[in-house]
Amino acid sequence: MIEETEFLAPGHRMCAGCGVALSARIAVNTAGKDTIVVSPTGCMEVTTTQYPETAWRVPFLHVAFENAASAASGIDSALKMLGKRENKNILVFAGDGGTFDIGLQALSGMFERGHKVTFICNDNEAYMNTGIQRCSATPYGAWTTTSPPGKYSIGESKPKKPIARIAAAHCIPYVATATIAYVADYQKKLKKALAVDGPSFIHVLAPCPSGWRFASDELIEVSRLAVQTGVFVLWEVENGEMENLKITKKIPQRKPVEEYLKTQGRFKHLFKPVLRKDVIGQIQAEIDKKFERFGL
Ligand SMILES: Cc1ncc(C[n+]2csc(CCOP(=O)(O)OP(=O)(O)O)c2C)c(N)n1
Ligand SMILES: [Mg+2]
Repeated sequence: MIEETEFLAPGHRMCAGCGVALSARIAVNTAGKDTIVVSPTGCMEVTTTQYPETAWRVPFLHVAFENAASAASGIDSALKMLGKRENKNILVFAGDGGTFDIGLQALSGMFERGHKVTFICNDNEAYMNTGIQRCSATPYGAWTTTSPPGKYSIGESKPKKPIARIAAAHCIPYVATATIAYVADYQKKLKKALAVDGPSFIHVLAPCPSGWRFASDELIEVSRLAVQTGVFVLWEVENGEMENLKITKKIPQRKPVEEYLKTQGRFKHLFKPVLRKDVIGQIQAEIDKKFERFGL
């Protein structure tokens, strides 16, 4: 189902079992050779473009942490002016820090101006490149180096920002969520995103073995459990109509969230030395509430 050519060449320096690497590989191989990749600073950029080498077999533009959407907008405009816009994909691969936090203003502007760019947020739920610092994508209760659990802390104290719903509120032509355990679903969404005449946004949950503290061969299982427990819901919104939000993967038998939390060392303080039923219960209650809101 994907092209045989690898547009993200092997030999890059991403960790074994990196969700961001797999997400980028699926996306760029699905988009094909006529693709321009734009990436703000983050794990992806430092591991694939160490001068004088590059792992990219398509054009790759590295920009500052905050302005990937602005740079991608510029590419869209420039290609239009040159009469070369047709049959080219502009793909942004940005981390959660570069999307939820520091890149949000540029992203909102790109949506508002209507640029034909597909913005993929590879969400590993922290600033991983600089040493696992918390950000607005970090889930409630998670350990990071700047949300350490202890006597007065259960880890991250704030809920995760609903970035895909924020994108959808801009009424752009296509918004979806995806994750690497459901490849066909991700590819289908990417193809839809690339086909629309305007901005599109895909929020990809991309687990990080180093920062989430799980073994590298557990990547797919962790990603799948996020969906099966309802931590991460797979949906899409077409034509800017939030009321037509469609769940693309229904979970008739939702697993308890504990099963997901247990797979990751970043939540181990919720199980030992004492079982924090109160915190786990709160996380479960938030998921139940979300499913009620989705009418599931
Ligand atoms: C303006 C600015 N502030 C801070 C930094 C330092 N910095 C570089 S990458 C990064 C974190 C990137 O996190 P994210 O976007 O989530 O990508 P990840 O590395 O997790 O894939 C930070 C804080 C920077 N390069 N520029
Ligand atoms: Mg990150």
